[in-house]
Amino acid sequence: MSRRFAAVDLGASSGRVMVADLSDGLRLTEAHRFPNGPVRVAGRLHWDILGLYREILAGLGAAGPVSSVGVDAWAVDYGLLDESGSLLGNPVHYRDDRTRGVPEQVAATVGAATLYEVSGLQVLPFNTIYQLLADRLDQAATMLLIPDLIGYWLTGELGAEVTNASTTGLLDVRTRSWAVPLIERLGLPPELFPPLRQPGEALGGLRRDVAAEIGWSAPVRAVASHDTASAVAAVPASGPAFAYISCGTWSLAGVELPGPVLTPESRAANFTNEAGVDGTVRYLRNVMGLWLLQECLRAWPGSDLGDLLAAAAGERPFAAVVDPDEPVFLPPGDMPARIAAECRRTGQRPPASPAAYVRCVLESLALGHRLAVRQAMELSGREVEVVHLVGGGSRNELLCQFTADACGLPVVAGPAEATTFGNVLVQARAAGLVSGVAEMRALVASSQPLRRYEPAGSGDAWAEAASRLF
Ligand code: LFR
Repeated sequence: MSRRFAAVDLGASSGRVMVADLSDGLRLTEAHRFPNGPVRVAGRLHWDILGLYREILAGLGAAGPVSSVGVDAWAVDYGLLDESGSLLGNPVHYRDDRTRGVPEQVAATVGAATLYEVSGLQVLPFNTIYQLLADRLDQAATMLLIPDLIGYWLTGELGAEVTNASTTGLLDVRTRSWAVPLIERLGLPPELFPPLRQPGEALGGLRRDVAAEIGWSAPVRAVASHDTASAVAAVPASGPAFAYISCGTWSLAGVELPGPVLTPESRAANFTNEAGVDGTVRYLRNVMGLWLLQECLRAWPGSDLGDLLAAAAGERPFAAVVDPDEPVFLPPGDMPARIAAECRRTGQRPPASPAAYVRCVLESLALGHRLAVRQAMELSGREVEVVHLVGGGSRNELLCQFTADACGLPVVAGPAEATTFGNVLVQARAAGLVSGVAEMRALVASSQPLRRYEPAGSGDAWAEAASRLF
């Protein structure tokens, strides 16, 4: 058996097909990278799902034969199939505003406390539960989350991988099965939801036509198909006393627990209990993440991120900070203008230059990290000695140092490719090459460069800035 595994990862700005080789340590190569921008059609934001599928096939062709293939993507979004298994329309992107008002309606009919009691999920306007209620389901026979949809096209097998299913708002957090009474109460058809599968389970072999097109065949395996669940599985921690921040377009900040926290305080803090591998709970909250910076850069064509970060380091500290989780920042659009408006609304002078905006974004994000990490510790009772910051944000030295300073804890940064490592290592475990999550993490820690940031200063300035926001 070969020790090569392919990971398909659909991220916010790009999709990739990566190959990991475990014959000598853990080596990752990129077989193919392609853009994954949303497409606005008649005012609605969509996935370009067929274009992505074509690129995935091209990527698998370029990857060459592997032992197995796993697919992950961001959470909550889905495609609907009709009775014959054909896709009904283009999946809608979660940053579309079609769910406006729906969370409030659901809270009014079912009750916010009941919802949390059942699913343990934070309320985000784009959760699948709200999207489905805003959708047209009359022709729909099956709902497939995006990695499950790709898996279906590759193999012909229907199913719902559990870590991603846990982000729908329709999975029972205690039993980890579909919450049928809640589904029925909402008037959704329970048949829409296919059987659940666990990370590591084989879906089946590639369809014959797919194998013919890419030139080889292999089984497709369910991985922790929620990208954040894969990233958390690959956090290079050595014991339980850690918090993590999976930092990319979003910052997912929290702790790993053996069971859910469903207290009223946890609900009030909007903490989520999403499913991790091996029955663990990813107890975390979404912080708006590098989206704030990415959207600023989109508004400044021709700007250079390296130059901006260097200049931001010299800007005056805490000149202006915003709550990164203001809902106004969620949709795509002119981010500097929205940050400026938020500064004015809160009685601060807006940043005067791109470098000052970058400083404001990074300090605001670090304050968001501080709040989420502290609340995760308090609400769960978990002791934390170190914060592991993984994902693309681990390359941002200023953000890592700010996060260490703001949290008053050491930050270990890396790997940037945590999601891909989690994806391939779950496959390697299923193939018997790795024993369990502890060994997966040890392998990442020993094979990848990590950087440690010690907290500097007393933290008073961060505490003062936090008190301005939260
Ligand atoms: C990160 C992520 C988050 C989820 C958000 C939307 O990529 O998967 O975990 O809340 O995207 O799906």
